[in-house]
Amino acid sequence: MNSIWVPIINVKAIKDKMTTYNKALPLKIYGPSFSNFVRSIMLICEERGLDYQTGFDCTGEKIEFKSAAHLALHPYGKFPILFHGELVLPETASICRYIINLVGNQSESELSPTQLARIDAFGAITSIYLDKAIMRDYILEFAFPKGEGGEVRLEVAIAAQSEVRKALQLVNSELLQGEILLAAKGASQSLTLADALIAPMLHYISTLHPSFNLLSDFPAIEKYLAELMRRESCKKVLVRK
Ligand SMILES: N[C@@H](CCC(=O)N[C@@H](CS)C(=O)NCC(=O)O)C(=O)O
Repeated sequence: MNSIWVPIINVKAIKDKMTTYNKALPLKIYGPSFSNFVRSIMLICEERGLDYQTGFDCTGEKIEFKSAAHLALHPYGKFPILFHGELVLPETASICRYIINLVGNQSESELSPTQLARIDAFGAITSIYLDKAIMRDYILEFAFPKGEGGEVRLEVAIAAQSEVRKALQLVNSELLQGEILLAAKGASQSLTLADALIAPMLHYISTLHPSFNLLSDFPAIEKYLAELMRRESCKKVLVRK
């Protein structure tokens, strides 16, 4: 055998071993399974056949939300946080990227650095700006109403709609360009980080009363969501709260 190949084969063997070792450790996701961000991580795990658990007990005892113990793990007291062996990792997009890298992704390995970077950039835009417009300022108004007697503040929801439309317009443009949201291309393609981040948000919009389900103005998004909901991972994770 040509000696040039020896180190390459050894490196591969070590990498394979590390992957197997890490995969044997449970993936514990701090946060409730109704959270859109927790759901993004669940989708990444489901698509790769990985076992995981969700909840507030990731260390053998419950970590109270916003407690000193929680703030020590996430400086802004947010969830999800991933526990994997020694690793404690906050921030959904980074957690998804870690899990994808851990297991290796046939579909993503075929993508160029430019395509991967664009997927990550769209993921960042989704988890920062689209999440605020869709989840924080719109869906949460229905999920946890703050009006008198626990009523939904309809005027607040209506006022939030222009930003939701702007967010959906962005998703629509990405779908028409057809490079980032790969699940739109059919069942054989694994969900990317970008798909996994946007899917729970779109699903939550689709569960609203028809007069608040703004997806009906965006047929390409409705088609994309229907494509997503054909997948076993989405059927399992994207359920009504
Ligand atoms: N940038 C964070 C945001 C996480 C986030 O906003 N999580 C929400 C739940 S889905 C949360 O912790 N909300 C509680 C709060 O803001 O106090 C990420 O991408 O993971």
